[in-house]
Amino acid sequence: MKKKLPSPRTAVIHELYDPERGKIIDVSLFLWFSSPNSFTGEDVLEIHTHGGRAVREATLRAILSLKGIRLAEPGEFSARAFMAGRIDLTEAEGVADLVAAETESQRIQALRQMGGSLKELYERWRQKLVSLLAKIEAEIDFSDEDLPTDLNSVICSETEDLLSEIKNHLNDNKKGQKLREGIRVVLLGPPNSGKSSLMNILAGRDVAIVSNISGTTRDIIEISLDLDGIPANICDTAGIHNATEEIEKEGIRRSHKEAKISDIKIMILDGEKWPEIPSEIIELFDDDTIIILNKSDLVKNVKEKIVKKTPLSISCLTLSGIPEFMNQLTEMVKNRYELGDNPLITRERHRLAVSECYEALKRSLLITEIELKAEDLRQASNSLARITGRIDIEDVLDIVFKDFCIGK
Ligand SMILES: Nc1nc2c(ncn2[C@@H]2O[C@H](COP(=O)(O)OP(=O)(O)OP(=O)(O)O)[C@@H](O)[C@H]2O)c(=O)[nH]1
Ligand SMILES: [Mg+2]
Repeated sequence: MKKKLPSPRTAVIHELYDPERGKIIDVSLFLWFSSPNSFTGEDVLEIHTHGGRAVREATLRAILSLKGIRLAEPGEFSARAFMAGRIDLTEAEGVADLVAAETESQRIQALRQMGGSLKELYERWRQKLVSLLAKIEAEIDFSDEDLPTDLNSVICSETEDLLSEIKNHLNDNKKGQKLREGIRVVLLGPPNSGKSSLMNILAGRDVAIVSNISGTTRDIIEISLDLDGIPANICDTAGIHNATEEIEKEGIRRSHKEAKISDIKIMILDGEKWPEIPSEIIELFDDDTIIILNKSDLVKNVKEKIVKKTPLSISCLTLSGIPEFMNQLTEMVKNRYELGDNPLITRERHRLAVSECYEALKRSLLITEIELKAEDLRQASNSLARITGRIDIEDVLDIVFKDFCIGK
């Protein structure tokens, strides 16, 4: 680049030159953000090139040939913005989630977190604790004694209010974390019932082998689906029965494991075998299992109930009943996982710290002795400060920034 820097925050188009060869690489868009008015607070020059790989590589080669320049580490921009005090850790996590968001609910959740929804909640709680501690501090002259009864009851009542708010926040069915990671939906059933056939229909391509040989699928096969904005990971599994062959047995063990960790089970039964349902299959049914009777092209529509539910008749061959099945699955997922207005926990890191805060507050309620009560409240406040990155920064930096993509 041979020209001087453009004025800050003004998009300028001009040629991008290779400084070594003096040859033009691209005609690009340049944006200059001068310190402190940038995401990281430092001087930043953004170069928007045309999109092809050759342009990108020639640009990078030219830039990296300059002295003192290197590629950014994963998460480095956000880490620098955090170090400069421009964002807290939850906002940095929101940036990473927004970059990775693949469905509408993931995008909205990430955008809210990036905008400070979790930071504001945890800071509000922390401020409350700081003001309780200040009230105790005022009594510190009587350090070996109990808190005056009046003050103790004020502090207890405020602590109880906070505890109930935190309890609601923790009792979230892990919704925020599941929205971020994708909810797990497992296709289960006896061999040959059509699990892999349904999987291929959901995927819109041949991801799983379909055959009339019983016990075809052994490994878990997984695809991602967007169910009206909610991300779902759908797993095809080995047909469950009393197998003798070692590899098939291992496949079935994996089916059971997947059934345990999944959020929603879809039980696919073979219409031709109806109403014979093996006991090892019935054992897996629960309230939220969707029961499907496949191969309706071969059997009459079955109205009879299984474990108090009318099965949904489908045919993977003619696709009859597939739209109804998709509606039922999407409705179930939306009922359980649709975003509300409250900020949600999106990572195990938050959950652990909020739980620690909750436990410390509960302990504090049982204590009247001034120093000990203050210590519990301080621990509760520190747990919250760890989430936003106010304290113990070194311990959490690696955890927070390791999953970022390069640069962001
Ligand atoms: N007529 C008919 N045949 C079907 C239907 N769905 C699946 N099949 C056939 O049933 C057989 C088994 O289908 P798969 O999808 O491999 O069954 P699976 O449940 O994955 O079987 P395993 O992997 O062995 O547990 C294949 O020959 C399919 O073509 C259907 O709706 N109608
Ligand atoms: Mg299969």
